Amino acid sequence: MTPSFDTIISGGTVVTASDTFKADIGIRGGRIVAIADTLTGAAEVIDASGRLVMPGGIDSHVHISQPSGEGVVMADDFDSATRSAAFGGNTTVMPFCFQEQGQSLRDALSWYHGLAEGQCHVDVSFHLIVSDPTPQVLGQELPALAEEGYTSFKMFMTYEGLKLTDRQILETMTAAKLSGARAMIHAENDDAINFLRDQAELAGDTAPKFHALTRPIPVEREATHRAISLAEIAGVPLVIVHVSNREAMEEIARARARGLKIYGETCPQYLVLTAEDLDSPQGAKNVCSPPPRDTASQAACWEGIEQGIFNVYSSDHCPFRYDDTAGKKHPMGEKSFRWIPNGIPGVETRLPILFSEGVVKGRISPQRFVALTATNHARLYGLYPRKGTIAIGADADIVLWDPERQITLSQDILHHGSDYTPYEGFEVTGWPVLTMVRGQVVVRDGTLSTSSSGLHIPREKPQA
Ligand code: DUC
Ligand code: ZN
Ligand code: ZN
Repeated sequence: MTPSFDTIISGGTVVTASDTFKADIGIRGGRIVAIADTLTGAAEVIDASGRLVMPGGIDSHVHISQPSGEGVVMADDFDSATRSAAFGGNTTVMPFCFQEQGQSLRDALSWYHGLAEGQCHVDVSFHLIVSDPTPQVLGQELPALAEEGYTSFKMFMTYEGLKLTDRQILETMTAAKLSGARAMIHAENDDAINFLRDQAELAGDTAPKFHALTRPIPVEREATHRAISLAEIAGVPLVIVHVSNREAMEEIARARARGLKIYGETCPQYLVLTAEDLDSPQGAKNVCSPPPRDTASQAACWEGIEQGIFNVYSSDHCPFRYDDTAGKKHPMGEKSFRWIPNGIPGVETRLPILFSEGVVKGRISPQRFVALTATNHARLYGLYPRKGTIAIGADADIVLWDPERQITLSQDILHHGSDYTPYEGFEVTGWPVLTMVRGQVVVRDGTLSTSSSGLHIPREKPQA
């Protein structure tokens, strides 16, 4: 007799963004087709007793193979980044497709697709980065690409070659509104950073710790306020990515209280690192933007996680090698922190850090963990209900989680292309033991399947 299912996940505790319950899950053709007390009749039965069975992580903020300045090379390609993602319990990642000046979005996309094709171990879905918002890009390309499933893009308020003027931001936000795409923004005041950086360099303050000191909280707070005001003027919802502190959070909360659709994202580095982590001989390892702050800001971000200021928790995985002149030891970085590539690896450690510090320490429920790591990403970016939940008809994107396994985070056990982790020695409780993408086991007990085949997933236009 033909079995009813390709796979049954049996005897686990299923966690969704709303419920926790004991059930078996039946999978056929890559989708969840049954959820019941007991199921039988499968080619393979996976024993999930003692495990949490959750939607695989969706990391909606990762950078892979992104050009990052002269002589700088990102540490991950699509093979290594998605391998690392899979080991970390993720089933979908959303990397950025960066538009160079003068480049069309389509050309940028075809370059990234060329790099990703056949290399991915989990599913991927690209955001765009709009750096050159010409009338052709805003009037023709963005609307056409939104119809084809590229339904989100990021704008930058800082960085040469990426930053947009306020006028350009308004025009780009208007294009988001007309095309139904989701707008995201990196909110830091570029002039203020340049002013403080020039002053620091004049004073000879060039060590990595001055990266954090020249991007203080008001730099982020002011830009967050301005970005929200521009979104209000354009009449468009907006995601404020990588929020690091209370003052930026308060801008989001105030805007929401006025009825604006403003969403917030935070990341592991703002929960467990501080600016002091940049104040050491190897401080370059932790240079990222916005920078990690202090313990008061960590506590504020935890409040934001608990109280719903943050809709999503992403890694902002942006990996460079440390011991490498194409990475954190870029020769110019010796002269000034200005030249140290901005970004840290984190796609593989994102889920364990939040589970351990959040769920195990009693700050959030397992359901909220699922919402923050999977479901809300799917909702925000047009992947729901195909992804981000455990429900009949959804893709069988599932992580089996051992809630008791104790692990010391260390470079030795990770699978990214970087040669370090910012979380070396950090102890976590809770670990992914099996990752399944569309019904196919990609990682089981620390071993990667040889036949993983991640796909690019076009997305729906997101609902507000
Ligand atoms: N912004 C990001 O989103 N990632 C890395 C660096 C940055 O500034
Ligand atoms: Zn950014
Ligand atoms: Zn980023």
